[in-house]
Amino acid sequence: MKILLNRIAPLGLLLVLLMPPVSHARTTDAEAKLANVVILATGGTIAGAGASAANSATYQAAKVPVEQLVAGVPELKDLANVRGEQVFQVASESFTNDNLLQLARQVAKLAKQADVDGIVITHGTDTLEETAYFLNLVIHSDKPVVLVGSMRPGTAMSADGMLNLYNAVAVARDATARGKGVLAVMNDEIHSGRDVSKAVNIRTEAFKSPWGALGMVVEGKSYWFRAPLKRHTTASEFDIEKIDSLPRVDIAYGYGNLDDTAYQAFAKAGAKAIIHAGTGNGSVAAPVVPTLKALRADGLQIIRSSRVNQGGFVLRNAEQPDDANDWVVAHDLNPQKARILAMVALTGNPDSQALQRIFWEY
Ligand code: DAS
Repeated sequence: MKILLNRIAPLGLLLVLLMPPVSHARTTDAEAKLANVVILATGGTIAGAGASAANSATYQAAKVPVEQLVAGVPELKDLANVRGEQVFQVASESFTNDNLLQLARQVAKLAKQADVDGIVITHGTDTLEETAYFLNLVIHSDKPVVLVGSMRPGTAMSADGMLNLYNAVAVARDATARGKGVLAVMNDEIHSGRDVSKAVNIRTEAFKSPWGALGMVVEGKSYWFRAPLKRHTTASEFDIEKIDSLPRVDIAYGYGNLDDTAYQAFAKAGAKAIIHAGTGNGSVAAPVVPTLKALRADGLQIIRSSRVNQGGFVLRNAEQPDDANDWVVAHDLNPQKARILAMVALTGNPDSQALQRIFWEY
């Protein structure tokens, strides 16, 4: 055996030396025709790693670098010319307003570049819906911006990250995805960044939109069934290039035996608005009403959302006299989405009538 190897090795070496050099310097015609997609990596489970293939829910998020994510799906190069940038490496439950601002500025800068046709953002699933909505409000470009995550780490059996990433690049490189606002691609579905939220905490079919997905992506092709009607991206009055910081907005959850402790604490901490995640149709427990009226009189905006959120919306002046109290309703936005819109809206210092208009339109 050893003699055989000794004879083959020099021949193999000779063959390698005789092979024509594969040049990566020149763009092939095929590459020239492919769209250019940039993958901005921020962390999350899609970059996670577990101790064994059986660990589909027990793992460490935000471990794998973007180069490894891209290398793990070689088929991406059949879809687009892809390059990766590591923006953060964090679990998304720890995202801060500064993370949102930094990421949005990087997206806006890339979207202006003629050599960028689409952007994919790999992101933790916990707050993916918040980042997606924020970008939907402040990025002035109609180029596809697609958020993607995974519910299982790449080390797990039946990991979902590879196909989710492939699908996200397939949508981001697709001209039919232009002008549809910021999107989220998970589990073969294409969702509006405005509508989508994480509805299940450990299944791959985790992301839902109360009014339905916009479409599906199958074997690299996007199939559309709806388009967003609410204002977004190029139709938005908000622009990341005009936003230096975001005001503090907090969420207080409604439940039985409620008192005003949380609302008072948030006001003391400097909140400019409080999202009331009310029971039912955004109801406010009687002991809390006087405090919310007083906080409104002190200049805080009070925005009624609901802890119930799958296909309904908070009706103005139904459970509470919003006109008389000068309060705002979040319409169909869940509390975490309402917080994002309130933060962005308050950068323009609107009165409550203007703020309510913004909640109707976005
Ligand atoms: N901790 C979660 C996050 O980073 C992991 C995930 O599901 O992506 O959002």
